[in-house]
Amino acid sequence: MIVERVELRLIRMRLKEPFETSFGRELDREAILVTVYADGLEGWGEVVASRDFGYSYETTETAWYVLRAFLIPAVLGREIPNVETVARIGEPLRGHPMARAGLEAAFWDLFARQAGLSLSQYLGGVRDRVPVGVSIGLQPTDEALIEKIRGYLEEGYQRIKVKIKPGRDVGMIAAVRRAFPEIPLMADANSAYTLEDADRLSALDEFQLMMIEQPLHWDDLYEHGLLQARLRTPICLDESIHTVRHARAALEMGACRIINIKPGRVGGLLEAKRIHDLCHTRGVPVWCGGMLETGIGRAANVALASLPGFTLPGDLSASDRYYYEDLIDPPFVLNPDGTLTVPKGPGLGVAVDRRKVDRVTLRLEVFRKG
Ligand code: OSB
Ligand code: MG
Repeated sequence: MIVERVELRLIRMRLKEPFETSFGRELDREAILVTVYADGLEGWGEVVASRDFGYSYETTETAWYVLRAFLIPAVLGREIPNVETVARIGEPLRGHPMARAGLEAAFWDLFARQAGLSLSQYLGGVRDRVPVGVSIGLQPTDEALIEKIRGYLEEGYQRIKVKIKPGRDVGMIAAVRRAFPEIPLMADANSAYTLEDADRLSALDEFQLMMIEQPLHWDDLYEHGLLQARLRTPICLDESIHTVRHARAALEMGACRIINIKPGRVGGLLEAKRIHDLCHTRGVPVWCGGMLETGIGRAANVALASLPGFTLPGDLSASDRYYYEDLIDPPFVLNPDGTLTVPKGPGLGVAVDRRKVDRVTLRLEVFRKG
């Protein structure tokens, strides 16, 4: 297909409640929406970088720059035969995965639409519903956290993920376990610990957590291997897995037993699928992580999570868990069995509500060929 036009929109959406992790607190979600127009079709992608550093070195400003200066000029007016071509265009950047993933996502939407398939079908998905959990930010008190958990369990979420950091870990998890002895529970540290905290982390072994996500440095594999050897609880890596090569190294080093796959973190759905395929071949469970996406990014994640190896519930909650009003119609709603339904329509399979998009747009730039 020939790319006729690309639009970037910087958006800001108020979160229903602040989301606090070991690296910071978000009240509003900023993101970039990418729209690619080609062959009479349009494709949408979401860049999951935030306004501030924290989870990643990428921000909405670095991603905007990378898209405007490098990625968009490389696709505008050009014949793009497939998503592999888009992925290859981004490779020389040696980084900026969120910027690349947002553009690639718009092309996945376009190519699936052109083929008359849903993104799930186009990717090779096998599920029409995906099991989902909820990721709960740090709360002021254990009691507040327990009340939040109770609410989400009543709504039907299949597993609960809580954020931990030094001082908000063993005691807090013990309190949660006392309140809910049986629920599928896991903890995400977002790199808040060092190997010196190994004893503290192994004290979590007694609470039957499904996994501990990213306890150590955001770029580390080696020390996670040393830590995993001292823990019974499986380690799941998030921040440290940037490519399929990192995933292979991590598994061979014993740095983790589970991998959280986020397309934005690994440069796109193509690399996400490669990591899935590697783990699936090896019998390593994976699940789809989240970045507080709007419905546009969420639809792509839900399609990804329909692949056969996504056996664990993802951080793919319903639209109303994050936002008062999502950008898509209909929004994602939680099914009574704790799943989200995989959209069946062509491409992302959700309709972008342009009026709602306009209302949250802070900046628009249009790029045309020639
Ligand atoms: O570490 O998984 C994470 C949100 C923003 C940045 C990093 C993370 C998260 C979440 C939320 O845990 C997952 C979601 O979108 O529900
Ligand atoms: Mg995480």
